[in-house]
Amino acid sequence: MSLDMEILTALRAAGEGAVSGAEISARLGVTRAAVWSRIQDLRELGYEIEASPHSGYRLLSVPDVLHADDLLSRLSRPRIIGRDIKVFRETTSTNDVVEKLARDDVAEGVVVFADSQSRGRGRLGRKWMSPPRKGLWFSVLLRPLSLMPAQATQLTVMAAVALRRAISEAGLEPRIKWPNDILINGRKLSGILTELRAELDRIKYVIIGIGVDVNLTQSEYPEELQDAATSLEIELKKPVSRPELAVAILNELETSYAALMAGDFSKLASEWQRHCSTIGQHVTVRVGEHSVSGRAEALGDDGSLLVRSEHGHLERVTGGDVKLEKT
Ligand code: BT5
Repeated sequence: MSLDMEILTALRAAGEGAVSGAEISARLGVTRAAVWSRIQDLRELGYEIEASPHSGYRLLSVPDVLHADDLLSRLSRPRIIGRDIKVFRETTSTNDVVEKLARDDVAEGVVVFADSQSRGRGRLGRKWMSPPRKGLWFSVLLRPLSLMPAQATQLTVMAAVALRRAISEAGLEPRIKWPNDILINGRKLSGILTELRAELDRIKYVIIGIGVDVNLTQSEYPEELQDAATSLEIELKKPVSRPELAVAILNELETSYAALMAGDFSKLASEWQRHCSTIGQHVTVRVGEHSVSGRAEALGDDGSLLVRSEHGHLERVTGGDVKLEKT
């Protein structure tokens, strides 16, 4: 554990109360001057920490910054998702950073956040707009060795269930659009990009990239997204703390990933279906050059979408873009 993480853990454990410099320094085995100097650095980052000569240090407020040690100090352990956390001010794409870690044999569960991405991406080479400090742009490394490559879509379903739960804790009712969107009032709030490296019969690793629009205002969206996208700030009419939301999402991911690895995909799938705006609708799904039209009936056991075509065949669709048809 780093010093910042230990200090923040001690301050949080004291709750409304204070913790003395002597106690922290004794607990961490460093001098009181070293504790003081770390407290000064945390203050510079925006942490409001009261220092009283009598009672000690008290944490008054936390800024809207993503600080790896702070996020780590808020997560219970042992855990997989968020076992380790890295935060970049700017990167090309957090999926690329995690890909490098994966190739270096880093264990699963590491999470990489960036305040902004210069080349944030969606599926099929589409762009993902990731302006500085306006959202959560992050990726998680997973090594789900018990899943076959064809079941990788289950991970997108797992992530969508977790994201929906965390967002609804903020008091909203998000809907899931197959395969990877979280919508509020029909507008996209969040997207998931699942990338995997596999051999024919074995997944080597999976990178789940998640983008959530947190504090964007309407005018900060480009023309083409004005009607199609929304943020938590727009929906709740107040700014939302990114670190708090990040912790909520990582906790939900931990729970749903554990459920998936325990063989409980069917439970995740039924929760997914309850909150899905695609099931029961007439849809056209474009998969590359092809498209399949019909009624979206259910989620397949591999995470695919089961579409009943006009001819009555049940088609299993993996990947692709769904367009809801007016009936
Ligand atoms: C997605 O793709 O929805 C997956 C987005 C994943 C983004 C995360 S951020 C962290 C990690 N690192 C990355 O580089 N990516 C992941 P797709 O279904 O293809 O949707 C892309 C479309 O969403 C674009 O073509 C736009 O229409 C729209 N879009 C782009 N930026 C948006 C934003 N910030 N909010 C809402 N919609 C957006």
